[in-house]
Amino acid sequence: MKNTMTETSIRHDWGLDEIEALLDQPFNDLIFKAQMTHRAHFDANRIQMSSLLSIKTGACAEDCGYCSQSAKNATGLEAEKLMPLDDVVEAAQSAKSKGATRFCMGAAWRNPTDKNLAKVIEMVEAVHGLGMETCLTLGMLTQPQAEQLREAGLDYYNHNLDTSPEFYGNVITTRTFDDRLDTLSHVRDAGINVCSGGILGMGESRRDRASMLRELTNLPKHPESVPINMLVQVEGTPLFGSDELDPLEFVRTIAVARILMPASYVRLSAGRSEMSDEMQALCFLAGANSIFYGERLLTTDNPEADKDRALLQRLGIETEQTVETEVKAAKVPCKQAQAG
Ligand code: SAM
Ligand code: DTB
Ligand code: SF4
Repeated sequence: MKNTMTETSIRHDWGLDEIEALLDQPFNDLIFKAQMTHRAHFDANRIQMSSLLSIKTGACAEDCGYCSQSAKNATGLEAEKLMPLDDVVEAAQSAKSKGATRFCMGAAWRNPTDKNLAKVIEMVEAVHGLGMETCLTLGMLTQPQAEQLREAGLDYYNHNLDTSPEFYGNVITTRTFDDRLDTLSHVRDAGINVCSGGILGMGESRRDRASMLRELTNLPKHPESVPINMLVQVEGTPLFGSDELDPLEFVRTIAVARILMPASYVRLSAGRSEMSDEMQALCFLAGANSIFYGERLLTTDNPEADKDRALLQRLGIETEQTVETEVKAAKVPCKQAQAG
């Protein structure tokens, strides 16, 4: 058998052809490699669960072609102002009682103003006080803003690359791919954990998917969390009516994300409501080890909590109960290295 260390080592120098070759290989070979890699770094029967809350909804100035919340997309979504602190705390408490260990708050902003950031900081402190990990996704951040968030105790910041640099202009025109990289470096430099991934099924090619993954894996440090979203097609957005992506191509991309970023959490993110149980099981087999949990994403549906519990039980998958467990899981020594 080939040396499995090739698949489990942390690299930042992947070539595009090399990544495309991983995606191109026979499905069974790819899933086998991804599962071996996964087991070298994580407990294969344990996943992490985050809950999401939209703290400011709609009327966004950006033109993201997939998004229900852009003011430029006629989706009929009702815009809402920034949520009061008490409502956010209540939602976080409810998510905690249902088993989520991380609470992610999202705002439909191009970037937060300093005035809004001060209000969000109160939310981070309050959710942190409940003993949950905190995550935010607020759009672009300056370096001082990232530092303020770190001081407030923020654990993760989500900012997706969304797609390849080559395909990017087909999806968004109001900010550049490099703007996104700048925000990621501000977050990283402030010492906040990075959550960054993208969306599949927007009409991009396999090479685009490889290129997006290359951007993520060749960052100076791998994102700790890599959300892979399937496009949720929202009526009124430019991407509504896009050709559906082959579900097995989605699974392949998860597997390659796992191989490229072996110690990162790979999150099976948006789009699970439209996925069969069998497809989700394949995603877990391919190395996904995190999900959004709770019946709502930001503006679209997610599977009911009961349905997810039933699926995880059928698969014998446990959930990480405490933040401490998560840190330990990430530090499990490389079993292949020990064995070999
Ligand atoms: N406004 C902030 C931003 O764009 O960075 C934060 C919220 S935004 C909704 C967070 C991410 O959700 C996007 O970058 C995108 O990857 C994902 N997303 C949004 N709408 C989606 C959809 N319809 N299907 C799949 N993913 C989506
Ligand atoms: C991510 O990658 N996916 C989440 C989270 N980060 C913020 C958002 C998914 C949004 C799906 C569409 C919606 O509900 O509006
Ligand atoms: Fe606005 Fe974020 Fe939606 Fe883009 S993805 S339109 S920035 S809320």
